[in-house]
Amino acid sequence: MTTLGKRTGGQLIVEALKANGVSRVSCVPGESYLAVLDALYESGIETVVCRQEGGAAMMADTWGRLTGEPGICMVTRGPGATNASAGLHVARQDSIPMILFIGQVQRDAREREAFQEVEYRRAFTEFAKWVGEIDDARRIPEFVTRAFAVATSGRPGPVVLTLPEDMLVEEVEAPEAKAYTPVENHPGRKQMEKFTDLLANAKRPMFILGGTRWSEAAVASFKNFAESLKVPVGCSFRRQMLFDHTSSSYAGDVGIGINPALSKEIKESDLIVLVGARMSEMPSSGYTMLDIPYPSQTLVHVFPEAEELGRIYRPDLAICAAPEDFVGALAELKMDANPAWAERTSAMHEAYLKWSTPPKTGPGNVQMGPIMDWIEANVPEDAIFTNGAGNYATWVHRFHRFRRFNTQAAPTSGSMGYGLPAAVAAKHLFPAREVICFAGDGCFMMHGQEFITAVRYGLPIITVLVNNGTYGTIRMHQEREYPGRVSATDLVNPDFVAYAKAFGGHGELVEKTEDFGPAFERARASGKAAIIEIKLDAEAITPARTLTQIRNKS
Ligand SMILES: Cc1ncc(C[n+]2csc(CCOP(=O)(O)OP(=O)(O)O)c2C)c(N)n1
Repeated sequence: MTTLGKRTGGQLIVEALKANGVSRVSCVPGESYLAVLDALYESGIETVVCRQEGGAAMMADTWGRLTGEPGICMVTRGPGATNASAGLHVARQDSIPMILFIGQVQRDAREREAFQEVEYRRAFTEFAKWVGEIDDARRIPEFVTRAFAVATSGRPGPVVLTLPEDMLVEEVEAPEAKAYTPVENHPGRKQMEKFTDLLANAKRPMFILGGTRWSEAAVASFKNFAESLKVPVGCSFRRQMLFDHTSSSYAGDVGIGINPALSKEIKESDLIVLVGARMSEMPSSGYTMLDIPYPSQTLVHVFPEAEELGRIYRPDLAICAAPEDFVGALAELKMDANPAWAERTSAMHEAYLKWSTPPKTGPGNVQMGPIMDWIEANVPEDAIFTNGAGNYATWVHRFHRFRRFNTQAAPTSGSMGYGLPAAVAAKHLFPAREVICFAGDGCFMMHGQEFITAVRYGLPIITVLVNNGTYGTIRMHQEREYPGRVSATDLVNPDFVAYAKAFGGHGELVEKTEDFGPAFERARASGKAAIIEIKLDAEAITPARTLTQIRNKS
């Protein structure tokens, strides 16, 4: 066994992180893991200090999401951990590799409900792929390297490691940590033969992409495949960046408020190929798109974890492979396009183009349609868009034409407050790229404190804050179910321009559509983290229907 000599538990944690290639962690400090904080001092690992653990965990999620390597977050016990659970849940539902380290009470105080004590193996099992507690500092390299392997293998997800305070100050000799070994999973030859056969015999095939374990090369290679065979491709909810929307094969977003023409085509397909997607509640329009458990279409399901294959939908062909490994095998496929596919695919792309053309009008003085047109014309195609949850997000999802891999960070769990910490994390990773956070007035205030983190680290993100004075999504459902009875959905807001300035950022107010472009240019030129507050009439609740129309069912 090679050891580095006597080390504290805190030092061993940091050495194991370095051995696994970590260069950055997010955290909110706590007295429960001072020994790790001390080991981070002069370690060369950048420590991003956040203002609330939910935001810190969401930043780690974004790093995991945009790199494929686990994002690392450190928080204190009890209240720190429960705050961080918001980000843990996002990573779980989105299959994102992430490791959350939580300080824990000292070993001899456990199970007494000591100060801020939680037994995380009981509390977080449903939130994480694995929850481990490191009892013996000698086993730190084993636990940490395993955490990397678990977080990234099969269906990726978050891992929680808890660190008893007294274990972290113990001085021990432990094995030198080594980097984890990534686990690939490729489709078999027979499976690819069957796949070829099913595709060759399909008259109305449809590909739906989703999930994680994609790469820039895999996305490019899949685009070549789809365009050369002229098959239609949709992207699952909040996974639009997996396929170039300007490609002649792009059929649209399989998400909330799906284009009815696309939904019809999916239902009438004779072959569905899900690549990395789970086709869960949102993309399946509330589990109505494919029959459960036996879809009427022939189903090929490609997913990196065996347990998911056949869990909801019985596939005719189950391929246990990561999307990038499956796409690698597709590149070897020798087959010709069926001429019947081309016409349908091009009609589907035409329908998508029409569906994704923003409306020019709407209630109030500000029109989101022309604002989206401005963004499309003026924002580079590698710009990264982030958002949380709210009706405002529809404008991005439906009208922004995603072109490239890694230009989107958005939670399929519909977690409000995700967009701002995600933008901070994305800008950290890609300082040269424009990062635009879309938020509602409700969504922004859930993690609005992380605006100071953007300012502190000199990260000039641009937040487009769509302020309609209401928790709009819920108001919309409320008007539909309980017309005219507005309960708990209206909001009183701060002056967001003053908020931006008070935090040391740049603020702009948009009260007329034509103010948006110049405001965006000034925000860009400021070189600071910026908030552009758009005052949107609450009536403009969806691109197609007003609140009044929803209330009156007209
Ligand atoms: C953390 C969290 N809390 C509550 C909800 C329920 N929820 C979904 S959308 C929404 C309102 C969002 O309001 P806002 O950000 O102002 O956007 P708008 O819908 O008005 O455009 C709420 C409360 C949620 N998805 N996530």
